[in-house]
Amino acid sequence: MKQSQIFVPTLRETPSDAEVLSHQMMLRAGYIRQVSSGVYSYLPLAYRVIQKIENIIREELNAIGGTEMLLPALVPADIWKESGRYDTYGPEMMKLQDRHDRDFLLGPTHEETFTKLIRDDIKSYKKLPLHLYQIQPKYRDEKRPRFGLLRGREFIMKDSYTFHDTEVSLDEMYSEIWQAYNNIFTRIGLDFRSIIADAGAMGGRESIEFIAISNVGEDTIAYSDESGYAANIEMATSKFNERTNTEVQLQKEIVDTPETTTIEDLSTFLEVKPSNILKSVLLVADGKKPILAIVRGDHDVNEIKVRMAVGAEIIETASDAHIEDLFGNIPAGYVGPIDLPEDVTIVADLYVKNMVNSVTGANEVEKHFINVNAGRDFEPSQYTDIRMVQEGDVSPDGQGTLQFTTGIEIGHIFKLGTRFSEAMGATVLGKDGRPTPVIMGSYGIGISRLLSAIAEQNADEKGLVWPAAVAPFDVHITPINYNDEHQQALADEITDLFKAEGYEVLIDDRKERPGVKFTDAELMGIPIRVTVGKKAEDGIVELNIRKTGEMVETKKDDLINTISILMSSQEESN
Ligand code: 9G3
Repeated sequence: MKQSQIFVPTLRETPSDAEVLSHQMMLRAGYIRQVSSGVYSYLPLAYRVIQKIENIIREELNAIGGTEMLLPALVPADIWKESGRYDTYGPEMMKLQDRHDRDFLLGPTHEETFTKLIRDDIKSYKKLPLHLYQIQPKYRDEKRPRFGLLRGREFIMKDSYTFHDTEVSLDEMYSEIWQAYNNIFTRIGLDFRSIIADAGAMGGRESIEFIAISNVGEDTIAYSDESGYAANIEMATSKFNERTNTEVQLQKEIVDTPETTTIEDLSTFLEVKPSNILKSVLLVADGKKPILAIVRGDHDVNEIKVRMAVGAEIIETASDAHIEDLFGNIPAGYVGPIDLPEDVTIVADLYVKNMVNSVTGANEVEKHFINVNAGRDFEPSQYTDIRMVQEGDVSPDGQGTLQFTTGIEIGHIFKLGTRFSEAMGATVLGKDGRPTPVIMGSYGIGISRLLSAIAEQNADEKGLVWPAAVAPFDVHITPINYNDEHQQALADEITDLFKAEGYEVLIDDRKERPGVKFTDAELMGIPIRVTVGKKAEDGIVELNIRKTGEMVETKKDDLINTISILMSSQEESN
């Protein structure tokens, strides 16, 4: 391909509104342009990378029996009303009306559309299991689109849906797809982890996230420094050892504690350690049920774990008004579990079990109780893990301690069960001849987000650097002067040599100064560059490896096998 013909508008300066490396370099290297907030054009080089990624995905999913198809992005609202999700996502859902004023939406995901398809056309378990997938733009009206393709309002997703008549069949296909995702991200050359994740409102069952390690990621992962344990911070647990209490339980007393609205103030004032204070946090489940979550004073409440402990779909921090309703006008720091209004459910963290003669709010302004003992002075409805893990906690498998890192969510797979098929009446005649709801799984990969994740992990201060498997071209040929007959002859000859070997070649045939060609080449990030210059007459060229900056002079005849050695060594280093 001739560079004078393709459209790669490189920039000399970094646009001021681009905050992270991948966003800066994809703009400067002429890969993307913003059309509106969170909505981008994929220019030719970006689109070539996207197609490389898509083809790796297709190879891996087709190899395990996946079938590609394409559903509309323009979806009628009524199937989302059937599933009950039409109003769940609020302003994030892109809604519109057609000319007859009928409600439509731009699909943010396609559980409903696929479930309807199966409901209408699959009647017997004999037709199952099925693994159907599509690659399609998705629409989510993010409140804060940012970091270029990392969090957009229109983005390209591969979404798969599987349909089963038994849980065993779902488990089998789920693990096959899990393996396929590992193959895909390994082939792309990403540094990634697969971690236990929160299934959110997706039916609250098992789900696994794939995370590309990156310091710009929005996901925090807790992982063991000795075993394979890794989980999203929201789901991460640690090893808890229950201790039998030997200390004598003292008589509860109320004390004056002026101006002690924080754990630190209280700890200083009463001269007790934070680990001997019971921290009470009022939450609201599903918009109505008050929950008092209690953890040790030096721990934090994990609201996702509380949500799962009480089986709610939505959990929120109680508003001040709600606190006032239940406890009168007292600051949150004086809230405690003793003598509560009866409809408040107390959920206590496991570590509360090991606490004796603790301090807690007295539900009165400037008053606390001391020598409080759970089980004697208040009765939690349950003791369960509801704390945020901390670095240094013992891994739940007892091997090593937990460390934190951040990453970019690039994939997420869910066991949905019958959450959608029951809501929408998608049943098949089972082996027993009775109608049973189809069991489902759904599996996503953020394809456009992958561009940013790969760029974050590989780019440098000179520009983008693409792993060979997804690079827009394999080789970039930069003749210093394409008008010089020797240089043009050699450049064209090399181009044909590479093409004959199946390499995809981009040749910079523009009438630009060498410096411009080199700067652009470094921005674009094609893994191997061949410079044709003064020594063209002797058939000698200069080979540059973009990732390492290595440069080696090579005779034309040695070029192909030098490159294949370099490419294979690059594959290994990934
Ligand atoms: C919506 C809106 C935003 C959403 C969803 C629905 C996230 C929604 C979760 C999923 C689950 C899986 C198939 C591929 C893998 C992920 N944001 N999710 O359901 F209406 Cl506005 O998308 N779907």
